[in-house]
Amino acid sequence: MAAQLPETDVIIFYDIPSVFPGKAWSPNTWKTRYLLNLKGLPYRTQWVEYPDIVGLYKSFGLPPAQPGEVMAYTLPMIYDPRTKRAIADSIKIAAYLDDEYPKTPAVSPKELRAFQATFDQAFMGTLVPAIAPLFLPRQLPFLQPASQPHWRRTRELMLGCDKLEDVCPSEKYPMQWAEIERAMGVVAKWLDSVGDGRITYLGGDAEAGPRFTHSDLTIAGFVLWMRIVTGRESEEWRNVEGWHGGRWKKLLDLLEPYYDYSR
Ligand SMILES: N[C@@H](CCC(=O)N[C@@H](CS)C(=O)NCC(=O)O)C(=O)O
Repeated sequence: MAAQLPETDVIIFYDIPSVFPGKAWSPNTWKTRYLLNLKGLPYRTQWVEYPDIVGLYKSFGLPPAQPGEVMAYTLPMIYDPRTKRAIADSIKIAAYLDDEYPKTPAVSPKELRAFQATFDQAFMGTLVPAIAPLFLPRQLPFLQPASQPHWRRTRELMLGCDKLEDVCPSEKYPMQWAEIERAMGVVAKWLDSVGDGRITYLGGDAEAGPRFTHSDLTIAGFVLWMRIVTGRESEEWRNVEGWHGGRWKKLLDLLEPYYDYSR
């Protein structure tokens, strides 16, 4: 797939489409979508199906985002026509945009970068084993047909199962939700260790508003995914809203001004 170079200074944001309204759904790409909205940078989305991600990397001469056969080539990615650079991986994109656009709100100041890399690993290690069995199968029918075989093959490998649909039948939902709640409780404790009721890592105040870091956007991406898959009006989502003093709903509420998927 040939990379499309734009004539103007509009950043191209590569995202994976779904059949949900507005198409955007991925917890990983939402980190960058939130960020572009937060920074107020001009961008437009280019939708890429899973089987086409590898070709996109090759068209820019980018190495795989991570080693291994599964999930080596991942989105989000951006192409910045001003610097003629393509950057993949949300944590690198956050650092790049902070460095290149210093007048926009920073989410990855240099003194936080090592912490954020550590957080990413701790967060994924805590949440993924809990969320994957329930949400990977449920995402499948909401992907476009072009991406479904890739999702099935890679996620069945990831979960070590013969058939994605057999991993978590509905009678197991309550048990798996309890696992997710427990995992998010671990994350809540990290934030609660400050003892001032903060919703984001750097807190914020009434005057300046909340301060967001890449870590907050990472948590928000996954909470948002739960809301998108279950549905805003669902009983499942209502339950999540009540977890841990309502902090996950509060986080999405703080980010509501940046919940824009129109571009
Ligand atoms: N740490 C990475 C994770 C990116 C990631 O896992 N992206 C998924 C989208 S949800 C992907 O592109 N997977 C490629 C595949 O499944 O082949 C980031 O935040 O950029």
